[in-house]
Amino acid sequence: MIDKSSPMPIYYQIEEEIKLQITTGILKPGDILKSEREYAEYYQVSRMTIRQAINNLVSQGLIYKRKGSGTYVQEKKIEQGLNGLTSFTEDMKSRGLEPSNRLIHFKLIPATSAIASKLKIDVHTPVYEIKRIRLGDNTPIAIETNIIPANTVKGLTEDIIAKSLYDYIENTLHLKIGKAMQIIESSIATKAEAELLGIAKQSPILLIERETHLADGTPLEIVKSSYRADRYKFMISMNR
Ligand code: 16G
Repeated sequence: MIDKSSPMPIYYQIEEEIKLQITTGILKPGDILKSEREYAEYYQVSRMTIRQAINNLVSQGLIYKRKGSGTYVQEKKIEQGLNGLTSFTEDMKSRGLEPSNRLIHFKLIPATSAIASKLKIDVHTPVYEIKRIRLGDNTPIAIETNIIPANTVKGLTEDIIAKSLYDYIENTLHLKIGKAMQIIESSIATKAEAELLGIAKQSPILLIERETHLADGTPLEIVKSSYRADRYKFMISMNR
């Protein structure tokens, strides 16, 4: 309960109490919170005080507002280790989520000079451009665009990329995926990205670029992804 004589601001005490209800599971992901008015009555404080507590919890990513509907407890973020080179399908399965894909496009195009120099192929050599929305338990998590040399990953089809690209590369083509370089930066979802990911426009996203090579050093893919920052976080362990 809150203590009005405490030097701790009242909004902060309320914020901490709601946070505790979330972390201890009294409030569960997807639960709707009381309205501002209900909280104000319950705590006997002004709606402004409640609004401040709620807005702080929204900016911490613990709860979110849905226009005209209410405020809900956010799903837990997926924590992704950065120590191993894994596929999206593996990332979802290892967390008990069912992976799926929504294909936006699948094209065979001639490599531009920028793509050709990254993939160490001649300009105009055919490359696949694959754009997919990647989902976990039917929730959109990321938008991903892969550029893949068609002469290295032969025989790709829409059916294959509806499942797992890495599974096809390793278990059908028997190619050995070696290593990747990955860059992560923060950004804001464009209107188009927000629509595809089912989030409010200008929500925070994580932009990821990955360049992957086969074990023999052959460039395999250039990938650009936009991950929902409200559902994903990255973790790395470090030694000194
Ligand atoms: C991940 C990789 C991407 C790879 C894909 C294969 C990142 C940022 N990217 O999304 O480079 O092409 O997995 O996934 O992690 P799949 O085997 O499930 O198709």
